[in-house]
Amino acid sequence: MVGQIEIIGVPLDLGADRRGVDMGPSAIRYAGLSVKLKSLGLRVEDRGNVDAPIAEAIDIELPNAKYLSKVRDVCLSLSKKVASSVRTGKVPLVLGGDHSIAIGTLAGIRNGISKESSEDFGVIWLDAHGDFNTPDITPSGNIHGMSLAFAAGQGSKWFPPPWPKRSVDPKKIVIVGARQLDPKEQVNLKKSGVKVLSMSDIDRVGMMAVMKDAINDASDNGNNKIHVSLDLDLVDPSDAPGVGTPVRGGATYREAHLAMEMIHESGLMRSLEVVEVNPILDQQNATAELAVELILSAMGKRII
Ligand SMILES: [Mn+2]
Repeated sequence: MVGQIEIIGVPLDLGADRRGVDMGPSAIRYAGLSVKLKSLGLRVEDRGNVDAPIAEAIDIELPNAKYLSKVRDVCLSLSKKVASSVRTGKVPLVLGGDHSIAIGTLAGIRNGISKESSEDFGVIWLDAHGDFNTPDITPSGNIHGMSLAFAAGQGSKWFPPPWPKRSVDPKKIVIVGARQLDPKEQVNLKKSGVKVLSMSDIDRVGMMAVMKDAINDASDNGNNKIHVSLDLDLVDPSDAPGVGTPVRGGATYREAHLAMEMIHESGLMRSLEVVEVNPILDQQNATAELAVELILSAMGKRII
């Protein structure tokens, strides 16, 4: 049974090139998130949105880490909310926004876990992309393509103390569904120890075997819990057209559900983040509705 869920919205799109994902939290709420979670018998509290500035009102500071200080401010507010949620034994459900918010979510989980406990956590990162660039190697300068590298210990130059030096051990990170990695990002992933299970792996052995592997590795064979970060671009654009950065050749609708169902069955999910829903590119809110469906599967909804 999932504990009490706390919804936290983050209407941020400064980490991405294209506007629109700032409306993601509204679209996901409009698709009935709270009511549907409650219909599963879960306790849900919506804590509203973290404040986020808009691109039109501010300047790009660094070309290789656009809007860095503003992304950092938003992530700091988010990390405090997530940490308090974790400290009080709740399950944070973070709604993006672009994927740069993961820096705040993951720091919040790390800070929320008591320093005295031996508790740790791993991450399953469901995404078409690796988000494992840094300002030194990025082709775009967009921070949503760097968030996982920052959280895995490569961000201290740009997110200095009091930010955690490393929010998550790269050996406990598994990326699932990757199909578009930048050349230097590939090198960085390989030397970091992050496991990448690509669409090619899903083609070859199926989503079930891939997720079994992912859950085992991220949880250190069941020894720690898992944070799940779902970028809706995991799913093929035919089923998820309204995302920040669509890439063809993604997971099918059923594969995505299977992944979330297996995460629930593992009993190991400690928190969930759903990002990159872009209502401007969407078709009648279909992608936000899919996001809600996938959240419900992760929280225990079953067909029978
Ligand atoms: Mn992403």
